[in-house]
Amino acid sequence: QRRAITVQNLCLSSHNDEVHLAEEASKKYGSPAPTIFSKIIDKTIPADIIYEDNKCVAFRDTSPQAPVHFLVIPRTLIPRISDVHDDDAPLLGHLLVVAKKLAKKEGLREGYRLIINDGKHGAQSVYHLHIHVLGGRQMQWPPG
Ligand code: TR5
Repeated sequence: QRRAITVQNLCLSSHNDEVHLAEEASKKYGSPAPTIFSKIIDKTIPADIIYEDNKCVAFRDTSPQAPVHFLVIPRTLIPRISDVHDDDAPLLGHLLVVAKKLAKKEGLREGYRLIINDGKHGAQSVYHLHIHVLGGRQMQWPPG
């Protein structure tokens, strides 16, 4: 039982860290400084890139929350989903189609989850729009 409590505390603390990170990141929203994802796109910092084309890049999350966890991001800087315009619809559609193709390539035959976090309440920690693709285990509902 002690071990269970410890593991639960670890989970709680990691969730709180995520929320704290998101809170800090929200203060920098609107800053012209490039995000870590811009640096992944221009390859000034390394990432495990699994796909790229002229509109988007997909790479594995460094803090995976499932056996398969990767991110699909547009090359164009759109900080968050609440910033998109009507004419971004084809790009957003492309990101979803790429996410679906990569999920299939990653062998996620039993299903998977797509997530877009927005802003502080959505626990967004990097202000470059990204779709999380998580799979390889049973997901629970509702999310925290
Ligand atoms: O919380 P949101 O939805 O903004 O998700 C941001 C995601 O980016 C988190 O799941 C992080 O684990 C992930 N992340 C953060 C960094 C990073 C990354 N994934 C791949 N490579 C990364 N590098 C090189 N640096 C990060 N700071």
